[in-house]
Amino acid sequence: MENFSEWFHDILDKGNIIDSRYPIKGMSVWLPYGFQIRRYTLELLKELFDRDHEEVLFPLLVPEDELAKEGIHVKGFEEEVYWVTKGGNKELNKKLALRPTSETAIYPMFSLWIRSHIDLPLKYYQIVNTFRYETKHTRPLIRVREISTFKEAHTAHATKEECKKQVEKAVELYKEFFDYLGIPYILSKRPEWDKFPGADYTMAFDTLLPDGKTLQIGTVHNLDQTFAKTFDITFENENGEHEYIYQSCYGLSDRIIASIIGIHGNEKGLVLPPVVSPKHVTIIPILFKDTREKVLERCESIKKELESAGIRVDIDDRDIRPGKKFYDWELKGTPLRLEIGPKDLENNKTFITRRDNLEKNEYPLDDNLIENIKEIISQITKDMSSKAFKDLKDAIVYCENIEKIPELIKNKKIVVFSWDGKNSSGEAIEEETGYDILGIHKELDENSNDKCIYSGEKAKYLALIAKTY
Ligand code: PR8
Repeated sequence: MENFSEWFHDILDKGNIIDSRYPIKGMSVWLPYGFQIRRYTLELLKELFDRDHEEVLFPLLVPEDELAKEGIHVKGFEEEVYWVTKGGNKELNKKLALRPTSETAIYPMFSLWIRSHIDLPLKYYQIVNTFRYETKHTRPLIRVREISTFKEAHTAHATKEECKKQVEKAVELYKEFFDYLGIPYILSKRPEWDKFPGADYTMAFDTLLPDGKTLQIGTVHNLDQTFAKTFDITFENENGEHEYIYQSCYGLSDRIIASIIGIHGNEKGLVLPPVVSPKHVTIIPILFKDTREKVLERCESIKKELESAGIRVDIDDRDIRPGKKFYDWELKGTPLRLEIGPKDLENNKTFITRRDNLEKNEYPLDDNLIENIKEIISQITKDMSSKAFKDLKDAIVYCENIEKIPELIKNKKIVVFSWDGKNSSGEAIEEETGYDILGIHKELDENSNDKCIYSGEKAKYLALIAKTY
């Protein structure tokens, strides 16, 4: 793909995903096909969350005094907040913020709800829209001003250890989610200057888009007791003493769908991971006048059979050439295409084509069809994921010479380097190379002889640097 940005805009339009011509910058309209992908993506995430989280829904507006309470947090967001200042013609006494994220909406309520250790742990999530007045160049689904699928989880714990464990559990949960979607990721601990405002530390997932730029697709924050102290969230422990709770929060956005589209798609169009594809199978009947009814009838019965096994099926019986139907099926990225014509009925067989690698094979139209299709679908999920992970792994290179970093990054690489962990060296490395440090990828062993790429002093970490969105 030569020009990713152009391809991406084009596919959003041709694929009926979103229309970004809405007359407010950074805000788009979800179109029917995109909406279905969105729906299945959210369903998958909900299934994972619902194992041990509960879903809630908070109001969109946050009163100014609550938003302003946590100093570091509000400082981090002050330039991104949209304000509601009027009700009709009347100035409001208290300005109301459109949530840029919901800590300051949720935590005052936590302080009312959490009383005793038996109320803990508490794990809530909500899927809402949030608003951020982004000043960097906006891009549909990637950097938006209305995040229309903000999936945010907020947890509360009695101990520091338990909270830390929750951060690890959330990381595992996100890994599982990305694996279903075949989205490859690299995990790092964000540097001090890039952590979530108010967090003790931030773990972040980045993926790589075909243009060689990394995209932060999810973050897990350990908030420790910072917000608990600000919002006075305490509980009575088993000894009857009052203690502040420990908190974590984690979030994903519309970038998930941007990654699904950007990472798997190709010149022919979308390639959707089966779990979120509106249809798993498109049946294309090959129609001739005298056999038309018979073929359509058989297609219908196959459709019913597959549907009863939970497979999502569409029959494309439009009165157009099969070639045009193939083209549309490829554009839409449905994982499988089944061709059924009069000859196939005679021979009791069908050709099945995979969208991900365009492999075409003949299968019998017998009792094994459902099992065969299920197996191909699960193979597609695995193959899409391993291909995408391979592309990411191939892009990661180790470098010992700071002067070589810009060239490597220009060649679409993510660079691993040794770092002493000091903010001053980190900032100097960013300055000198012109690129952003993603974060700490690994802690180095005590006995390692690695030297910091900038200071030449003993290195503490292997860190990542790349061109970022
Ligand atoms: C939190 N609070 O808010 P976070 N467009 C698209 N995606 C975005 C944008 C944007 N303008 N800004 C951020 N994201 C915490 C955790 C509740 C939940 C995506 O965390 O500010 C990024 O992928 O890090 C980011 O990792 C995620 O939203 C969560 O936002």
